[in-house]
Amino acid sequence: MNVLFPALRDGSPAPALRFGDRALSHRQLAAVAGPLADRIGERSRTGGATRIAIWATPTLETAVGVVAALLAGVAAVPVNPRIGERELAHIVADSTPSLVLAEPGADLPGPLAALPRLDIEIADAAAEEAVPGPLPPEPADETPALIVYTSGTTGPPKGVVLPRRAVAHTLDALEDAWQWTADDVLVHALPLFHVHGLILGVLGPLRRGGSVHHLGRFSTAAVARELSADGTMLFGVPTMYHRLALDVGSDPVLAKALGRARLLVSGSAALPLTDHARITAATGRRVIERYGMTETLMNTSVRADGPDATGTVGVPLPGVYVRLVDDAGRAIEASDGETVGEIQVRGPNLFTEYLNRPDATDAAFDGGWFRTGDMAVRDTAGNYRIVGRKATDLIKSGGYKIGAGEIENALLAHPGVAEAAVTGAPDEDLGERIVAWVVTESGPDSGPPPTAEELADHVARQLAPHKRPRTVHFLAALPRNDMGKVLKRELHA
Ligand code: MLC
Ligand code: AMP
Repeated sequence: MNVLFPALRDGSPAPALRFGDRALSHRQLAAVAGPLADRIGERSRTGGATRIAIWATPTLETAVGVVAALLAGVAAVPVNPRIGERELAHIVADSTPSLVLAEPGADLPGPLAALPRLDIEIADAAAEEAVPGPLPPEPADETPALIVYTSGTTGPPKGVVLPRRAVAHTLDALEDAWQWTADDVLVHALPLFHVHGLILGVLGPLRRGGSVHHLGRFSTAAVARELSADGTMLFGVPTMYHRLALDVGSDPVLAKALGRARLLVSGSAALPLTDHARITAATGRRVIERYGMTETLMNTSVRADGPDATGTVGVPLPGVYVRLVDDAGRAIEASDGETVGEIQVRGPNLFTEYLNRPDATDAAFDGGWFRTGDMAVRDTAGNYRIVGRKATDLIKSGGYKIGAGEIENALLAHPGVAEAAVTGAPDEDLGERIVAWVVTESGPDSGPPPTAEELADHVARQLAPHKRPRTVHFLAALPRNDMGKVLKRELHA
């Protein structure tokens, strides 16, 4: 049995979590999360709970709640605190949590408010002399740790079941690739309901016995402040590095702060070479890219101790097997930097299954290999460079994966919309921007046609604000082929 957080069990007095001016050491975290884990355990023994929802605000409470669920051996389903009605209804119906953990006073929306609730109380146990009691026994390695919802091309998001084994493996592989130690202080402002911010950004430092400073909300000024203090590593999505790259040339404090960091890591989408170049020119530092996915956690990374591999996502992490496969399903042997194939991966970093979706789980594998849908080349040094994606109906905006189909369905549920198609368009800041193409309803009962803003608000309310269209085009008809399928390529033309 792999002990997930040795520093918690050892009662280490070293700093562990800091959100704003609130902080906990590993020992204090054990003193808060241990009793909460016991309460979760009691509830799950009486109520048969195997899954609990966590209202995943970017706060100390969320980090404590997730650690408590992991100690209790109950799978945590982190929920975006800005989630819309339709998406929340789906996640609650699909994951059937028996309990919700939330910060005291948080106002929970309908389906979560209807569940039994445990407040994550921190105040008392965070006292200086807090002495942790015994922690529950370590759950088995294959026990589900987290269920993270992720978009597909069609239909509502799927729950990715991540076992403790995958979490432990990926974090240890990153320890090796980045020489990540207990002395590192990680700085970031990522949301805590996805793999990047939660597993890498919170569980990563806890597993190393190091610490994380979460900024609450991203700003270049906050990054400069924390890296000028004791921060040693920065994690961010390309949109964040793009904003840093725009400011760094004219902000010597930011340039100095980025220059003194031990490691700047970008992931969740591709970081354009122009942003790499701007940051390196102003700071003398290179940003390292790593490549992962909710289903696989981390697959490859540029190594901190390796040669410059800017513009690639580096080499496979220890224990992870990566291959490129051509259209006929044959493995590509060439490492010529030119032959493009789909990335497939296998290894202890992989998820177990999509919750309640054996069909989707089957379809995602080619034998033991997981099909990522990402297209890449491999160079002579073994570095992978991602060149595109198989599915045009998946959009990466601000580092969030968003399925065109779920937005189309949400738009069609608006009474003023007769037809809808959604595409991604290149965007300097977000990487890709969501664009909606809409034919409005023109019947006698349909009222005045909706405005672009009204449709964006509608999607934000139904799904989540980051899924709202940033541009809406109104058309008389959508271009379709003889079969009635929308010709998305013709839309941008
Ligand atoms: C705007 N807002 C609305 C709205 N319009 N709210 C409701 N209705 C509307 N119509 C609000 C938003 O909620 C938000 O509120 C504010 O306006 C700005 O919203 P935004 O434009 O979406 O935010 P933006 O500034 O663009 O955010 C950029 C960002 C963000 C980079 C900070 O995209 C982000 O955090 N990305 C991280 C995604 C991530 O973690 N991905 C990892 C996936 S895991 P307010 O109050 O905030 O202003 C993965 C695997 C791997 O991919 O490899 O890592
Ligand atoms: P998600 O499903 O939200 O976990 O997103 C996973 C996807 O993000 C991958 O399939 C890739 O398309 C993309 N991705 C993650 N990291 C990188 C990276 N460093 N470069 C390019 N794309 C990336």
